Amino acid sequence: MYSLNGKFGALVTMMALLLALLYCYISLSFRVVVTFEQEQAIANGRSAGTVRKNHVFHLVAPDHLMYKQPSIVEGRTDVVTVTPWLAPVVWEGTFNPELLDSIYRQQNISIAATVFAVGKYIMFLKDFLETAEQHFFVGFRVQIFVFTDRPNEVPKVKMAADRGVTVHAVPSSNRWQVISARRMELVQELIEQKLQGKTDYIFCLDVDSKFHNRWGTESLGGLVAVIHPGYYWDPRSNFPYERRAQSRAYVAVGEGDFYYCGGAFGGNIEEVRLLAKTCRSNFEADSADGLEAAWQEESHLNRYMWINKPSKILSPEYLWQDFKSRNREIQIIRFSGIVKNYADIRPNV
Ligand code: UD2
Repeated sequence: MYSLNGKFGALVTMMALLLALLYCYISLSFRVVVTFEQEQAIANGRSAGTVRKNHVFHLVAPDHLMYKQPSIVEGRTDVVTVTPWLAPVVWEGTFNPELLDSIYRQQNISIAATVFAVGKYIMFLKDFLETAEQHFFVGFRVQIFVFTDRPNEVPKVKMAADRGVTVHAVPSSNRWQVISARRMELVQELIEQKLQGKTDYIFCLDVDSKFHNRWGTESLGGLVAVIHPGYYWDPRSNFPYERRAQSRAYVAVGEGDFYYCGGAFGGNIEEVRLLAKTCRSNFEADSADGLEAAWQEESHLNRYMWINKPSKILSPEYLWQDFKSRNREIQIIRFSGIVKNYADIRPNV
């Protein structure tokens, strides 16, 4: 009896070992190992032919969910809803919020948002946080990371269970350009030190803005860009890309798809980590050469997204500007930059 048990135990151990070996073999053979240099080269468009990421999009809807019948022949005709590389462009009327929410609720996703309120920009934080609580991924797990040099002035905002604010103290700067551009470095560090493996998606947003309507699961994707409200009727030659060929943010005349906002972008944690890391290192390399791109990190982001096409594009509903009158194709404003007097709030002109 004793020796039979012993043999059985040894057999089970052997089988477990064999299964573990098989698992390692399968998972290793599906993994693409990419070094830092390779990763940067791919992101900068200097290396072709390597498969970088392998996203799984498996959308499971609850059974018996009732919703309006979708159509492929009726819908918005006043706007373009797909890019030439077949990424959806999200406009009001192109998605069903209840359907999307019910798909993502089953996945129990968590979303992070970053917002910087350095120096006098702290004055915008209360409205930002209060309106985020009303409109940003309502009903989902959300953590907002506030980066500020004035942690004691962060307003207390009542938030639902599973939602919260985490404050990170950061140094100030006497140049607004540095405050704005350093966001990429701090976003990269936040992801690598706190979020990787714990949070699913992240959005990086300007603080001098308010939410006015839903911003939710329709915005989720791998790499998510927002079309800048100031340029989407313009020819690409008018886009304020960095035009000096010496800069790592350079986009040549005749190139570029859209002009994207620096004030709102996001996506899955891994994609945003690579974007932030690449823009940060290109910004720093430019600085070492005595260069600062025309629109700081926004220029680097635009260069990045010219090469690394966003998998989802959010229409200017997702970052309007209060001083602009609403164009007819804008049926709803979800998030909008408030009117500010730069001379009063920036540390330098
Ligand atoms: C545009 C972009 C912004 C950034 C900038 C170029 C939009 C709507 N905005 O806005 O994201 O790309 O061009 O650098 O696309 N900040 C502080 N304290 C300061 C200065 C800035 O906290 O003293 C933070 C704050 O979160 C602010 C953000 O940096 O929202 C961008 O600065 P901005 O709003 O002054 O830049 P702006 O309006 O030129």
